[in-house]
Amino acid sequence: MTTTRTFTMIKPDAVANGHIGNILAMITNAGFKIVSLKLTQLTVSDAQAFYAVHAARPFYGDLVEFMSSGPIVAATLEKENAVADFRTLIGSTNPAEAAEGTIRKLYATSLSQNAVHGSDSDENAAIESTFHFATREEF
Ligand code: IDP
Repeated sequence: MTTTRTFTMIKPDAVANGHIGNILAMITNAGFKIVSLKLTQLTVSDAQAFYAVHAARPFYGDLVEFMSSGPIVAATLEKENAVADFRTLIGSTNPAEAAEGTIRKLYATSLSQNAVHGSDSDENAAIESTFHFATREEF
């Protein structure tokens, strides 16, 4: 049995709307172990760097502005098949297309303000976790 890790953020919309507790409960109830966790806020340059892969996309400016607009919760999660299982738990990028019972279906506000981030590969999970957490913050 191989456990793997993924990285998530509870985005500013879901934090502002009071959903931290419910989202963390859904994550742990789905079998994920929290190995790093903090409430923090991205600077504009943090958000630009984190989403650099989207720099050429038309929504990049709005995404950076939104993601640096207020506090977020950053967390690294451990589970068998963590990346894929977490993407299933959060649902489609657009909450209008997200399956019933997914985090985005329940808590997202819109396509851009969609409540949570989830890494899309094991490699990016490691990069994103290191972006947010020092070694002493990883358990
Ligand atoms: P993901 O978060 O489901 O992996 P990505 O395509 O990696 O989706 O996009 C990153 C984030 O950028 C999304 O979660 C969403 O907040 C935002 N985003 C993606 N596509 C659009 C769009 O077409 N308009 C506005 N914002 C978007």
